[in-house]
Amino acid sequence: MSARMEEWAFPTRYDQSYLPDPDSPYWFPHRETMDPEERNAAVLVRLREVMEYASTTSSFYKDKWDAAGLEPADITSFEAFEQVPVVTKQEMRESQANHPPFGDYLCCDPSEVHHIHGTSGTTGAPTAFALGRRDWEVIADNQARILWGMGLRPGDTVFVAALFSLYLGSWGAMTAAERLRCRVLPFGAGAQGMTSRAVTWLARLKPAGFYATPSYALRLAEVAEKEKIDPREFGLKVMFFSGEPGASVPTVRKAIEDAFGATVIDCGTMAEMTPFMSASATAGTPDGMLLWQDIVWHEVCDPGTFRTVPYGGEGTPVYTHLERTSQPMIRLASNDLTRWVMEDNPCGRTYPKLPDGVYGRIDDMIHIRGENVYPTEVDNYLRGVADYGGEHQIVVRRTGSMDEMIVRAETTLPEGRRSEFEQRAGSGLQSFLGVRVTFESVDANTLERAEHKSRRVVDEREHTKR
Ligand code: 8LQ
Repeated sequence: MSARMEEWAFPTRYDQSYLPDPDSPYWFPHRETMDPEERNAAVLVRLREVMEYASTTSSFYKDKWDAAGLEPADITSFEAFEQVPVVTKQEMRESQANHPPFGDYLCCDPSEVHHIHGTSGTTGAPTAFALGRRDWEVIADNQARILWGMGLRPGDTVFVAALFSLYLGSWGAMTAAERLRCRVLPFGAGAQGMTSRAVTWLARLKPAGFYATPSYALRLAEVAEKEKIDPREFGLKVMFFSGEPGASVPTVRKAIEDAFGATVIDCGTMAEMTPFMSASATAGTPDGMLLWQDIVWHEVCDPGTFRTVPYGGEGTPVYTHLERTSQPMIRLASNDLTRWVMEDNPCGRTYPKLPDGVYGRIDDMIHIRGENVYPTEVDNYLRGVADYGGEHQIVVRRTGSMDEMIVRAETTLPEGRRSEFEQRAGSGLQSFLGVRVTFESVDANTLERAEHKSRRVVDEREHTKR
């Protein structure tokens, strides 16, 4: 399509020796700053190409689109593309049960599969992610490009402090940093005593970059403080986070910035969508997340119709790979919630933006007495309250015919001053949420801290049990 779009081709193969001009804030200056209409025109052609590829290599897509009465050649406009039925996680589970192990949406030869990752399988059967050898290189290239946008450079040390097992986040961050010619420390997380060792290594190595979940960064700061080490001494410049809301929750973001003195970057879509950093902030536009539309096509849709909502509107992200050939996702429904805008970005990139990040999953929204409460709102409020102890839990239960929301928050105050805290934080939270809340306090450092993604909501109501 546009000859000037750097290395734009399908199937994609990037020049593995390429590095941008060291003074450029952009990896691909043209692709990142071009007229969005011109980019969209190229993307539309690519969507047809990806769909043609998927319908000839997988019965999953062929059958799905036959049933909907459409074929790739019909996709001559984005309106037509919005008619393409979404892919759900349930469909992928069924496909893998019927066509083990990777499902009939594996579009490449099984011998091309280079990495296998998967869901943790804590709820329901696990799903396997098969990543092709060439896809892995393309993923590395794309995410190196995004790390460059965050301000990381060749020779920087990047500390990866998230689980190294099935979780794709850590591996995706590692391969990206390697492609960027950084020095990677694949430290991991989750083993006994590991956080305290992370403090030692961070203090010794003073890396420029750090990747984890936001909850884990807060836990790390607490452990460092306990060991009388100021996390600012780590000298981190860029901390990038994915996996859960947090880096775009204002008070959480500020707590991380204040503790470490680094730039906080939010990124991440879904593991299936790796290169999952295709939604990411940049050094010049550090708030929210930009949608790098020439890597993955991101739509924000009405959760009922899966048609896009206008810019300014709220909806659920739907994702389409533009470069994957192993298990390309074409209109994957995320079940998350966000809002998108199109405005001039200070970094000069002409991508749409999620100004508040991804707020959370539709399933995790608490419906209580006709109101909707996002768990991230509780987090956002409590972290701004004086004497908050750093962790909390939300219990939703049915008492008689009424739903009740109990928030149990840690406080640093001694027993004798608890009631003042409960009164102040409890009534403040209630008016912030617009919902009646039973508020209790507990001692600091008594509630469980997350090693990975936090789970703060306990819903005891029968009808919402999954
Ligand atoms: N999720 C992931 N990133 C998020 C973010 N930045 N803000 C809010 N919610 C986010 C491997 C990457 O970390 C992506 C990942 O976590 O993939 P998973 O494990 O498949 O989980 C995906 C879900 O994590 C998303 O649907 C969001 O709910 C959340």
